[in-house]
Amino acid sequence: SDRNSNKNHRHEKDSETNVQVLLRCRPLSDDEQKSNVPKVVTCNENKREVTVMQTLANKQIDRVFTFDKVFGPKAQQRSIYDQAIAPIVNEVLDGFNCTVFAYGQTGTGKTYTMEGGMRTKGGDLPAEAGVIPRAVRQIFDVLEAQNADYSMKVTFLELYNEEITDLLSPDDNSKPMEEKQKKPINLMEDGKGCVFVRGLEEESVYSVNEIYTLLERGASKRRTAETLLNKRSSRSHSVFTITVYVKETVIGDEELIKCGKLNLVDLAGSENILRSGAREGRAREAGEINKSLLTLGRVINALVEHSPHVPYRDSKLTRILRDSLGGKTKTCIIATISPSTYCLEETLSTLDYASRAKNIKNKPEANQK
Ligand code: ADP
Ligand code: ZZD
Repeated sequence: SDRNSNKNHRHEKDSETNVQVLLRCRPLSDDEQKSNVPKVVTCNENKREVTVMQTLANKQIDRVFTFDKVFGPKAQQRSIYDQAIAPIVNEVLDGFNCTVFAYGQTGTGKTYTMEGGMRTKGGDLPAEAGVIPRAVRQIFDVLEAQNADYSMKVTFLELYNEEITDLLSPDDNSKPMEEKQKKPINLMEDGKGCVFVRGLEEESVYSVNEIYTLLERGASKRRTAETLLNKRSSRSHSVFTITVYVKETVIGDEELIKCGKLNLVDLAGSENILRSGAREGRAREAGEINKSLLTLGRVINALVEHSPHVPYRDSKLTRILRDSLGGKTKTCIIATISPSTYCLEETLSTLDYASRAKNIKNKPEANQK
C-alpha cells in the first residue's frame, strides 16, 4: 500500500547499522603470572581475530572469532578510547543517541574499561582513566573549542535486584540508613513509548571538575552499598548517562537545540546468566538479581532471530535501554575476557554471546532539531 511504501522510504535499508562489537582481553594479573597460569587466548588485532585454544579428548581444537575490533592484553585505555569510543562521542555531538555496553565475566575488566582507575602517568587525565571520564573530557573539549552555547546533564544509576539506586542523589547524613533513599524511583513511559527514569537526580554540569566531583560521589555511594551487601557489584548494572544540548545559531531568529545522549553501561558479570538460568527460582533473590541480564540475552536472541515478540518489558534494564537494542540508538558492545585457562568456559560463552550480538541491527536517527 501507499502507507507502506512511505514507511519504507523513511527507513531505507542503508540507514540500518549493525551493533558494533569490540573484544578486549585483559592481561594476566601479577598473581596469575607468578603462578604461571596458562593462557588460552591469543588476539590478532590486525585481523580482528581472537583464538581460543581448547583441548578436547587430547586434541587441540582452536576456535576463532572475528569482531569489529579486537584489543589484546597490551592495549591501553587511551588507544581503545581513541579508536573505538571517540567516534561514538562525535556522533552524540551530532545529535545521535549512543550506547556503549561492557559485557563479560566478573574480573575481566568491565569496570576498568568503562571507568578505569586513578593511576596517573602525568597529563591531565590519568593514564588508567576509562571510557566515562574520557568521554566527559572529549565532550567539554569539543564544545569549548567550538565556542558552543551548550548545556549538559548527567545521571548515574545502579540496578540491583530490579531496584534502581540513584548514585548521584545527595547524601543525607542526618538520617539513619533505613530512611535514606526513600525518594521513589520509577520507570515512566511518555506517550510515544519512550521510557525514562523518574525521580533520578539530574545534575547539570558546567566543567570537567564538576563532573569529577559527581563521579566521586557516585563511586563512594556505590562503595557504601557494596559493603552492605557482599558481591553486589558483580550482580549489579550501572548506567551513566550524559545528555548534551547544543544551541545552534541559524539564519533568522529561529533557535534550534541539538540534543544527543550517551549511555555508558557496565553490566552485571555474565557468569550470573549461567548460574541463574540453571537455578532460577531456587533462591528468590538469585532469580530477581539476574532478571535484567537474562532478559537482555532474550532480547538479543529475539532480535537476532527476528522474532515477532521482543521481551523488552520483562526487565528494568531492557526497558531503560530499549532504544539501544533494535531502535534508533547507535550501539557498541565491548565484550571483556580473561586469557586464563581457568576462565575458558566463561570466555567461550562470552565470545558466543558477543558474536550473536553482531547481528543486531539498529536504525540510528538524529534527534529532531
Ligand atoms: P569487572 O568489572 O569485569 O569485574 P574489573 O574491571 O574490576 O573487572 O577488573 C578486575 C581487575 O583486573 C582489576 O584489578 C582491574 O584493575 C584489572 N584489569 C582489568 N582489565 C585490565 C587491563 N586491560 N589492564 C590492566 N588491568 C586490568
Ligand atoms: N573504577 C573506580 C572509579 C571505582 O570502581 O571506584 S574510577 C570513573 C567513572 C565513574 C565513577 C568513578 C570514576 C573514577 C573515580 C575514582 C575515584 C574517585 C572519583 C572517580 C575515575 C577514574 C579516572 C578519572 C576520573 C574518574
